[in-house]
Amino acid sequence: MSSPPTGRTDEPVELDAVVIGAGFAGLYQLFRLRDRLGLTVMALEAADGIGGTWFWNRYPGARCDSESHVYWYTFSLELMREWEWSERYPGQAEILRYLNFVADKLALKRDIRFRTRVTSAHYDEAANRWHVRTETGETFIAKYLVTAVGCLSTANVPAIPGLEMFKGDWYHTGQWPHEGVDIAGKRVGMIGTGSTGIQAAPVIAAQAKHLTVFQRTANYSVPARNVPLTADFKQYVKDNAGEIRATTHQTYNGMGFRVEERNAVDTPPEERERIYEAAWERGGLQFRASFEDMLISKQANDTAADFIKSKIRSIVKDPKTAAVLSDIDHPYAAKRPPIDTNYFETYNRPNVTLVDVKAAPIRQISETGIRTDEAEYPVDIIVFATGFDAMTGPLLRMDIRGRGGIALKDVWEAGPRNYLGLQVAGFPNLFTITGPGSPSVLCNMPVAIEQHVDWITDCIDHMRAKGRERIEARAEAVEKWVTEVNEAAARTLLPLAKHSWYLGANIPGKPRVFMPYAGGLVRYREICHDVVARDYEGFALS
Ligand code: NA7
Repeated sequence: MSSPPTGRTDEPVELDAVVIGAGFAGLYQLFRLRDRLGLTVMALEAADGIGGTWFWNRYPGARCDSESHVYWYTFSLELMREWEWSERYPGQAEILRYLNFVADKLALKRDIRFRTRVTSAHYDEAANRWHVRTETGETFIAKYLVTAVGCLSTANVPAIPGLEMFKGDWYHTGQWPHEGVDIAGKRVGMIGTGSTGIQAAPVIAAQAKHLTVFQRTANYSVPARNVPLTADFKQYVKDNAGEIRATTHQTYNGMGFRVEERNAVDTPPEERERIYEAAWERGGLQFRASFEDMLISKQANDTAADFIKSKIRSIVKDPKTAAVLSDIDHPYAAKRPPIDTNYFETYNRPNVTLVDVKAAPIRQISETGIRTDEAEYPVDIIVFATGFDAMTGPLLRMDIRGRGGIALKDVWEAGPRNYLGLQVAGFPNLFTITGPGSPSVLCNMPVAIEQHVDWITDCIDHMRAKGRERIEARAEAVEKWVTEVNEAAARTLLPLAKHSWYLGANIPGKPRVFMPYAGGLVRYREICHDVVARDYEGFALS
């Protein structure tokens, strides 16, 4: 089939499929549907470039927490051998270069419509078509609609009274200006100590006159130990591309390391300490793979938590600051565990102050600073490292309506309800890549994305081969899957972190539901495979 027209037009554009988003997920989905199935497809992208998360998140220190040799597409060994990463963890700019390399190599950009934010997608039942409308006033009509909108793409700027009065500049880390921000000599106030704040603080502190960090929930962090990759390692990656791919498909969370088959509770304390010490020195997310029972047993988790808290107290020289940083209220890794480069060390700098806003909450932003219950902190720049309306946010900010005009926001009023994180009952031919209810954010994202894209592509291929026009999740299958997602979370310590975006707890008024599937990518992959083997069990095809 020929490529669809790409010029802007008032006439509706008819296609086989529309993909929303051109990040890791959208690019790969576009490629698969266009080049493997031969469909007419267009990806609609709000930004004026590809990259999704990596297009927007340009804050100081923005870097991936997955190691570079597993943070990429693995569908093509040729691509894996052709690209060379420069550091153990890829930085934002390098990831964006990588995605552009892939998009150019596969000639994807000609089928991406940039600066095109989707505002609504309505299903026309009689015609079995999705009508997708954009902020630019265009309409795209397609049989299949695939959302590739990312899990962390709706910035959360908390509604703190007075922000509009602030005379300085303020930025959310996820919408950082492309030209950068001149921080040198400025007093910066940064709110938030999640993965982002923990990455940004050391880099901002090195440039700013003063950095004041406003911490609500104290957080764990383990050193990343980022280093340039050696020529030997780069060669190793080229020589072992197939094996690296296979490993990421076999591990619980799509990482390149396996969880050790031993329990913290059965390991003698000195031996355990030695294991944690080695993991701390090696650095990275692998720390949480030190013991199998770490995310299952509170007693086991306490051993890791105590180890990290004692590290914080030994690094941070001021005992009061150390106490506030190590007063952590949740199990280790029950919230997304950050990794860092000199985060806790940053508090030893004379130009850095920590403010405990759990003890004295932020009340207001004034013309000149941030006011808590206890004091006012004058700042020139406010950095909101306050995260995202995760997982459901990017979907619900579009007006998506299925059969009979039913709105997704109503169906999900009490939390996301879908089947396999892939399809919502009442919304035929709509697929949600790494939607809530799938392993997604608990994994190395590109691996989770590839699995979903391959599944969706195979599904559409199957429908075409069988002459089926519609696929839709059955209500009973949704019911069972929601239970399965809840039970999988309940088998872990994950729900114990009460202030976690996994639970939607960071957004006032958002339902508290544990959103990602915690049963692991291997198990999830098997479930998806079995569903297909049983002739798309749980789906109605017509
Ligand atoms: P996170 O992990 O959601 O962190 C946001 C931080 O901002 C966290 O410390 C929040 O405290 C804090 N926050 C949010 N709202 C407020 C208000 N109103 N007052 C004070 N502090 C606030 O977002 P990140 O961007 O760091 O990371 C997101 C993911 O991106 C990350 O996990 C990786 O997967 C990549 P809280 O904990 O809610 O008390």
